[in-house]
Amino acid sequence: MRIAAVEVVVTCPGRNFVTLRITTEDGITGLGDATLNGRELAVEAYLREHVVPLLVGRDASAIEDTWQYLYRGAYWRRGPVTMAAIAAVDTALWDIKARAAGMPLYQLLGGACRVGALAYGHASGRDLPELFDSIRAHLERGFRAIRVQTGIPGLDTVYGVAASAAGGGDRYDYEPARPTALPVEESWDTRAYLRHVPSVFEAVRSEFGPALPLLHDGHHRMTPIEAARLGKALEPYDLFWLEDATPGEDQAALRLIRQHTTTPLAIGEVFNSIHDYTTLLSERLIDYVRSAVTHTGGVTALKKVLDFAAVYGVKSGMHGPTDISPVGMAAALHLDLAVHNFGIQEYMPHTAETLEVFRTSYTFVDGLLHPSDSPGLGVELDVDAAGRFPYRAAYLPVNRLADGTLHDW
Ligand code: EZ4
Ligand code: CO
Repeated sequence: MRIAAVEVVVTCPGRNFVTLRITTEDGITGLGDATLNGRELAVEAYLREHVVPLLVGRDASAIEDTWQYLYRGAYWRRGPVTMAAIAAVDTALWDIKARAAGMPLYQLLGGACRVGALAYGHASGRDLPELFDSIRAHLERGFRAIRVQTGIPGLDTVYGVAASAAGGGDRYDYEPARPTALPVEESWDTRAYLRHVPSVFEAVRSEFGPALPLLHDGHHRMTPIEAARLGKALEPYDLFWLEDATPGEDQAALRLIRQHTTTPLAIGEVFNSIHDYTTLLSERLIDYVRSAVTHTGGVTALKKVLDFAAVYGVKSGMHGPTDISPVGMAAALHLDLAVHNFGIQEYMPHTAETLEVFRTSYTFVDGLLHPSDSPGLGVELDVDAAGRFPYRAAYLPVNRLADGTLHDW
């Protein structure tokens, strides 16, 4: 089964996506997601210029060998651009193998360990009444686990806070990447954040009771000692996890946080390699692996990370924002079903425009996602529809402190 054609499709149905489509000589197609939010065209060029010419004529069934060929063969290893490109190839080849077998991908990964993947949605509000409305809307929609992000007195815009309260329906109006000439500048104050957040969780617990799993994303903004303090302050509210408490590249920071708090910790959405996790896993410094298939070298590589995590009792909690395309989302769901150490899956529903381009078959019922039993990933790309939504440059915001100092966003 030789690879006959490889195309890179860039489209912007509301937001940008980069998709790789591989076609074999016998006409089977496979899809892979290579979307890197705010740096999309770097991955497109990497694929088009340096990967596509290597793939045509290769054996489409040799997935591991192709992974190693692209990873070791480039000499220059790792990095978000390279690993998103490799992820797209790997995912497309898994899609092809599963379609050729006439099976959903999760069957090739060992079969289902569960009936569906517990998903969490993003509730948010500028103040408590808005936040409570948003949580109620998510519960009505069927979510059984909820991420809570909130406005902070004194700050105009805060990461993760949607402009309208509902947010849990077919659309989700918090989109951090904006099509402006320069990145939007937001302001940040960690002391104001630390003063406010525990009171929000206290209010949410007293309104919604002790059972509902609640999550929170610190989005890389704290120092280790600030994160330790927040983790400790949130212990009474029994969080499912505190995510990205500190910037991800500093694995040793988690040692300090871990010494001070029993709040479960999740990290890894910006990681791209198993080597980003060696200290975190072998020293049991985290509880959940946040990597996405799209950003960690594909199904092959993320399965290895999760198997390594299982040795240390660490579970999956894959990244699932709207900048992971429906192709990347479907790949995640197949792994979610197949790995024993599944924890939870992030789920931000895509817009109707996005779903016009990517025809999905995955389902969300009673709080659980299922990839469906369609052969392969279960997603079809409508190339004509994709062509109606040309690329638009967009950037993620940057953060500045009151004195102008650039801070982690
Ligand atoms: O900011 O995907 O947990 N989810 C997140 C996301 C990220 C975006 C960046 O592209 O942190 O909202
Ligand atoms: Co996050």
